[in-house]
Amino acid sequence: MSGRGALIVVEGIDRSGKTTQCAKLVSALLSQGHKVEVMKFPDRTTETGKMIDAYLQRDQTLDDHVVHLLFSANRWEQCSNMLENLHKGVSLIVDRYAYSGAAYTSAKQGFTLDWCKNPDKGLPDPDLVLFLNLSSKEAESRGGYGEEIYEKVEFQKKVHNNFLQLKSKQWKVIDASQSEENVHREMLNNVNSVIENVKGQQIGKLWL
Ligand code: Z5A
Repeated sequence: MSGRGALIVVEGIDRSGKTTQCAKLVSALLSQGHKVEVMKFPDRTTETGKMIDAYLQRDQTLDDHVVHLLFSANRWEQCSNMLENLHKGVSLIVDRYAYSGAAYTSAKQGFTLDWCKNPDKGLPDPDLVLFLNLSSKEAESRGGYGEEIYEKVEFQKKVHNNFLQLKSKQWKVIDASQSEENVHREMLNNVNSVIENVKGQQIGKLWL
């Protein structure tokens, strides 16, 4: 039966393996004959994405509220494109989404999770969120952190706790300390059943 595509989000702290696993998922799904595309947030190619990139690389100082709203705007820029693809039957594998937005900003002083969720309310609601669960210590051991602004163990620990507060019924928590292949197998099993199940379902609105 043809039908809409599934919106699959992959989340986790830095170095949890999101980009590696998104690539593996896409190639496995393509070889199974599915229509699938990968997306990544932030999308650093757009105007908002360029500002975000300059901020993350410490080339530009921005107020934390502004940064948060830029990350959200960067997702809204893709909203109609995402809906169009989903309606055409293309499944989307999305590397970070609004959960990263809320988890990272609310790890900063003076921000509540509730405030941080607001600008993303109404975006397409994921059918499945695969949370790659890894402690900040284990993540750091994967080659250490680079130069970007959030790449510090203490900060990533807070982000990890915030992610766990965002868990909802669409979430599957995957043990990301397993081998790449085992993580992949577990993710693919979950994705395959969701792609089949959502075909006749409407696309929901996030956090509404
Ligand atoms: N951010 C935000 O604040 N608000 C928002 O709304 C959004 C994002 C969307 C940039 O994100 C920053 O923006 C990020 C969050 C913030 N901040 N920080 N810090 P990004 O997605 O562009 O970050 P990235 O640097 O491109 O990706 P990443 O998170 O660091 O990595 P990853 O994609 O999770 O992992 P990976 O690149 O696939 O793998 C990392 C290493 O681990 C690599 O050497 C792999 O070979 C290795 N690896 C992967 N899997 C395994 C397993 N299973 N075992 C052992 N080693 C492994």
